[in-house]
Amino acid sequence: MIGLDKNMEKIRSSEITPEHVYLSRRRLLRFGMLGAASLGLTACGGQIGEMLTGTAKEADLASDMFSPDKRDELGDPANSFRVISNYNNYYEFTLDKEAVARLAANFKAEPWKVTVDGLVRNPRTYDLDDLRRKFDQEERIYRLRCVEGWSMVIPWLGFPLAKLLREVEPTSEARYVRFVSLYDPDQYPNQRGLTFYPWPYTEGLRIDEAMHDLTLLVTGLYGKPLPNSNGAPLRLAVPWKYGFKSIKAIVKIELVAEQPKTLWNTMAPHEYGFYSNVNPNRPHPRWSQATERRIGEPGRRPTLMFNGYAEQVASLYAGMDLMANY
Ligand SMILES: Nc1nc2c(c(=O)[nH]1)N[C@H]1C(S)=C(S)[C@@H](COP(=O)(O)O)O[C@H]1N2
Ligand SMILES: [Mo]
Repeated sequence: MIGLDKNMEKIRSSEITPEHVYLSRRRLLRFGMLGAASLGLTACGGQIGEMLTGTAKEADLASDMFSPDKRDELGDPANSFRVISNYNNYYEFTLDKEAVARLAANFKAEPWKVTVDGLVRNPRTYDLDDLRRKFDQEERIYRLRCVEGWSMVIPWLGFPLAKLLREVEPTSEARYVRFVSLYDPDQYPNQRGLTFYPWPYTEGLRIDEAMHDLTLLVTGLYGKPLPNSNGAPLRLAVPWKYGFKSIKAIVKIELVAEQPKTLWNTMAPHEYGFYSNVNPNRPHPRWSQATERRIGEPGRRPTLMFNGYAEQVASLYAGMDLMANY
């Protein structure tokens, strides 16, 4: 295909098929979607290939999959630009992770405006250059752990969301932050095709989570503007939560009083909670979360509580039952 899978270990079928949402046969019928196996929506599918076996090719693989000159604070190398921008979840385009880059190639990421409003004293609309000029862009090397069980290390470029929120001055009633992705069926085939998804993609954070220094508004990676496949021109990175909280192509940030609805929580509330903190002790209803596959690495590695950021974020959840509040 795009050559990535030539060297990348084959993707396990469990990551191709169950995906984020399991649609029952009845539901598929209701939406006239039987035959949707081709869309990757069924819970069990064909064998898409085996895991890379042995380590004979590890040296060759590594240079292609990793950039060892950039490492996270645990010492693990960042994945290569090519891997990061060619293996993506971006359901507005496709459910096929290796097809996103091609389908997103002509996405119009500029001009772009993002509105920050709701329970704030200074509602504002920014264009991307405003944001780049106003806020120093810093590199943050974060782990991204998808709820499906794979992970990467990504050198993001961006700035803390807290800086933007301070500028608009949330009122004392603001308790949550709601994020909205672009709605544009002319550019996003699945906003027409997958009509039972509650588009646009939405996400949310509690305001103290949003104000946490780790929570990054991302404008780039590897020091370059964000590739379309990674959510250009503006996306979130919340590294201690499952990847789906890190919403792409943000057009609106709204301060609200009540816990906002989110796309995944609306689609499958028993599977995707509002918090969705990475937690190896709490299995997804359809698979374990105890381990993960680092893209480019053979085998699996243990998943860390809060994705390895417990020291920084555990206090946000003091006294909260993390099994009940998932
Ligand atoms: N708008 C939008 N944001 C999204 C998604 C999506 O489908 N649409 N997928 C999420 C999921 S499931 C993951 S794992 C990450 C993937 O980010 P990446 O492709 O940059 O690795 O983006 C998240 N943000
Ligand atoms: Mo994900």
